[in-house]
Amino acid sequence: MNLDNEKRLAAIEAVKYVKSGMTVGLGTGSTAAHMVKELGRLVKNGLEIVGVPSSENTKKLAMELGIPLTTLEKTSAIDLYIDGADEFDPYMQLIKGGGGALLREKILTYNSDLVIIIADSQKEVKRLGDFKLPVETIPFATKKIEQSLQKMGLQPKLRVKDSENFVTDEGNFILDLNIEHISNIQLLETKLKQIPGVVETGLFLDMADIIIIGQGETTITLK
Ligand code: ABF
Repeated sequence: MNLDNEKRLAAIEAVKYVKSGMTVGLGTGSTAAHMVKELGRLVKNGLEIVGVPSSENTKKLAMELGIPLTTLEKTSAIDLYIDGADEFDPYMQLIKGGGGALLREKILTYNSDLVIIIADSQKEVKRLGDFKLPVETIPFATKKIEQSLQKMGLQPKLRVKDSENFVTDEGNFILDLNIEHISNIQLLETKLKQIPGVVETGLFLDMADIIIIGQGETTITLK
């Protein structure tokens, strides 16, 4: 099983939804990178789109590929948002944020007319939680939030990178939570968002319109 090829196939299938004249939200991660590269190829062949990147990494890649870009503030509507995910369940609920871009990703997802998630076959789970849930927190409050989440039995771990605290594009920290024992993820999302200093969670609930899964040499589309 070649997971990178599955990512590529899913990305190419998703790009078929992109039409000239569209404003397209560009996701983050290795699966989304395949999508951006395919869009770059089509832009070179005359496809006229404007991209709204969900992270500095994606912005850099899109610029290198010559994709015209704009920002959320400057655009009236995002026609289509295409992005990866860390996990999805049979109800099309997602965990995202393994790449640390969940806040801007969720903002673009919320503000897009159509949301397509692209994934390799390993991202499909019966129940969310194998992947640790990322939660973005402001540095001022992170230590106290960590203590609160510890008391909730969520085993928070402050994300580090190169032995420094990982810092998001918005200058925040990320706590990764163990939610394996949680049965009501909607209630968890509500509880987490009520904690002062929690900016956003990686639970993307009822936000995906389509999920395209790479499966071997083909793709499967969930709607
Ligand atoms: C991004 O895609 C993140 O939300 C998620 O963590 C990541 C998945 O990474 P990859 O596509 O590299 O598996 O949107």
